[in-house]
Amino acid sequence: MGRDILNMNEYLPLIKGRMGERRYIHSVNVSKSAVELAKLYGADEKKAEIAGVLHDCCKEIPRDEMLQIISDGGIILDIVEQNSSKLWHAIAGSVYIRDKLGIADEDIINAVRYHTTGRAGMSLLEKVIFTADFISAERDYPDVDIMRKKAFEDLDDAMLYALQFTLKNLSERKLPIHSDAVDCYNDILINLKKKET
Ligand code: DGI
Ligand code: FE
Ligand code: FE
Repeated sequence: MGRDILNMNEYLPLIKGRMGERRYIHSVNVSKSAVELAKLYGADEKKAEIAGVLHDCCKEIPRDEMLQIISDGGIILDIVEQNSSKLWHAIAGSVYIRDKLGIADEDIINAVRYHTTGRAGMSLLEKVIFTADFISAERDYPDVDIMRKKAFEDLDDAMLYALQFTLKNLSERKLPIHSDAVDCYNDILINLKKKET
């Protein structure tokens, strides 16, 4: 880990000033869940802690600021991304931590960028952050206990469960589904089937 990574007690006040109380609690909880999962599956605990606390760092800034950060970062949104404003905070967050916070670690940057959609070929850290976001302590949805159980038994199985929920929910709401989410679903599914045989 290089000098580009600050201490947690520097990131906490930083994100606290960028979001409301609920989102701050969520961020801290995701960070804690990410460390637990990292311990269990052998990911880098420090990176999990940092990526977890920063993953939603751009969730509550105005939309035009999200778009500005994205374009300043040299990223051109595809047609689905242009029509899915919920995806912007993850992309903007990855640019923000790289260009404004000076985080150079590609794995942390990707864990933030793909925490909402997932993608094919995710690293262990990316999967840890994606899953931690679904099981953080304040989360309360009907299947959260099943999701938590799966998360601590088989990370890919938990990811599949989360993706099933998200993809079903998006199509029911007639919202665009990003190809990264579909690619992630297929990738996880095919790898799980391989593990079974
Ligand atoms: O930021 P959080 O609320 O903690 O969680 P998140 O980053 O997973 O965001 C969840 C939202 O993102 C939820 O409203 C569904 C939406 N989302 C996830 N994948 C896709 C998506 N929206 C669209 N349009 N397309 C996707 O593929
Ligand atoms: Fe998010
Ligand atoms: Fe989140």
